[in-house]
Amino acid sequence: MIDTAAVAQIVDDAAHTAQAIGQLSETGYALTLAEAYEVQAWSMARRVDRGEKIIGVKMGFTSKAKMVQMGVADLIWGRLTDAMLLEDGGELNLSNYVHPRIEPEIVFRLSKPLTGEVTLLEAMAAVDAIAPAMEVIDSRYENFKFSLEDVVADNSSSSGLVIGAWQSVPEDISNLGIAMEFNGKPVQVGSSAAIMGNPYRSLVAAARLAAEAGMVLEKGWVVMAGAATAAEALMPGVHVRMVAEKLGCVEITVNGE
Ligand code: OOG
Ligand code: MG
Repeated sequence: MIDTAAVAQIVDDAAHTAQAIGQLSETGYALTLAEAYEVQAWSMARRVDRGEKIIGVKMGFTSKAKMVQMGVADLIWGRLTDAMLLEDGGELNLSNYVHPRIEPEIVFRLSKPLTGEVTLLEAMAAVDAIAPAMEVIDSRYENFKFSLEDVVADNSSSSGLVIGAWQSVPEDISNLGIAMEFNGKPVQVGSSAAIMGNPYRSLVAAARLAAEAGMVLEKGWVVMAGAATAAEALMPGVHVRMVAEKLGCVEITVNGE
């Protein structure tokens, strides 16, 4: 039996101090997927003990582009806290991260709780606003390499989140153009259709996975649908902007030169 709380301390320390560690799967911790989620729960509980507040969940590997980039093919999820929030138009400090990457996201805000097997219509009815967003992912593993269990234990790489202005829910979000620019130049271009054919399907999956973990997606929480495109490595001084059709834009500048 693996002591998942002890392993959680290893990943939490790595995240807290922005120091890379070896992959758990290669350093003697052969976690099952269930144990990996237990490690995630323990490590995020440590953050809550330090005063952070859970504000929602993120979904991962909901698009082919992401699965191909990272070589992992299963849906994963992680927890979001208020300490991960970055200000729209603000600055990102590279020294808080190991080797951060950024990716375009769509975020839902829930007006009612959601859990278990829900239909697409029930998921849609639980959303009162949608915003363009970007996620800063920062694997705590050396070289950004991991197995499915490793990445789940590491809160599915989630490190930062910048959310644009909340929008009333457009009628159809199944095929919205998305672009992410570095210093005004498009570096990733895609469509919300890349997210399981329709980002609401990611919310349906989030409700199911939450229930499997004995959790409810709470009213007021945000649910990040997963990137529609591959992620890009952040560099000093770069201005990153993401624009989504019907949703508007969100931006952040990396400190340094
Ligand atoms: C894992 C997180 C995946 C997404 O949007 O697909 C993810 C990673 O790529 O490190 O956040
Ligand atoms: Mg993501």
